[in-house]
Amino acid sequence: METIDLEQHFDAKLAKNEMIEPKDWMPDNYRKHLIRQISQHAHSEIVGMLPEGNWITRAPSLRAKIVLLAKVQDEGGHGLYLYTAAETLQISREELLDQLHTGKAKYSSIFNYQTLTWADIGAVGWLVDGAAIMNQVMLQRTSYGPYARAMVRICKEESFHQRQGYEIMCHLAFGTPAQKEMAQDAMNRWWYPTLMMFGPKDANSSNSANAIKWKIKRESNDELRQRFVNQTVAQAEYLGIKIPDENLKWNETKKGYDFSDPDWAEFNNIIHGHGPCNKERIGARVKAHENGKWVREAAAAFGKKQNAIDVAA
Ligand code: BYC
Repeated sequence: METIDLEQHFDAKLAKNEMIEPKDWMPDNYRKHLIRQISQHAHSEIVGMLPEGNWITRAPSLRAKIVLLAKVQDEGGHGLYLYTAAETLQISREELLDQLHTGKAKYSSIFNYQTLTWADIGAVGWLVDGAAIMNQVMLQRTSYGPYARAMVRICKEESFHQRQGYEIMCHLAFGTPAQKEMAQDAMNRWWYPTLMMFGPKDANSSNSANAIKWKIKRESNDELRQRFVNQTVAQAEYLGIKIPDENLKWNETKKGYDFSDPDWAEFNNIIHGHGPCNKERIGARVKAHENGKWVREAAAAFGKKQNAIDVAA
């Protein structure tokens, strides 16, 4: 087929809401866009293990430890599904990891903040996973088959994560005055970074036009951020925790809350590598990768030996 026919075929599939699969022809920019987004997403999952993993040894009960351990393991699994989906787009795992380790690829801004107290683990689960789900539900219908299928399982697990966080917040918010203060302090520090997770405002989102055209994203950064705020206000009210925004107010006309913007200068600083924990996070990932070299070599040697046995048999 001529390129023009291939392109028409691709457009027709998108118009019919059919998935694009790895062996289908696709425009090179669509492929690159997906590699960027899926790999950024995968990196976010595995970097996201660090601030929470930090608290596994300090969880306040055996139950809390088991639940947090399961959650952090899930994030590792999400990274694996997503790297595998990205690999179907003709890029190797080594190249993807190299992009993370050398700072060429981004990962979610949210994981460059410190988790200072146990209440932060509650706030991360409730707010950060809550925002992640809000963004990821639409990705179950993204136009690229392997990404959409990976997202189905990820979303199921994320909703467990969100409940894990909200349960911690309930314990603290209905606990002693000191515990309630911890919960409020965590909210004060995590609210605006969570709003940043949805990306820049639509007017400044350079990738959104193509993402929407190609049905990679089904909703815009601002639409999802608004829905997240609308949903979270009632949850905070139930906990008796105040959202740190004097401008937060119900707007009957738009049937949603008005709210303040996060500090976009801080956001830009972080996504360009200058946040409070960027160096620490990448340093930890590079070290883990180097420490795992012997495991990768042993697995590759075993695979080679098995192949030789299979060929000989
Ligand atoms: N952090 O044109 P835009 C999770 C970058 S949760 C860092 O709007 P796009 C988890 C963006 O990459 C998080 N960078 O981009 C939860 C672009 O730069 P480049 C992971 C950001 O792609 C709990 C530039 O800013 N979720 O995994 O249309 C525990 C302009 O932005 C951020 C996903 O990745 C940010 N917050 O929209 C463990 C979901 N926002 O690449 C793990 C999939 C924007 O052109 N991703 N940038 O140099 C998406 O839906 C979209 O990529 C985004 C951004 C909404 C994030």
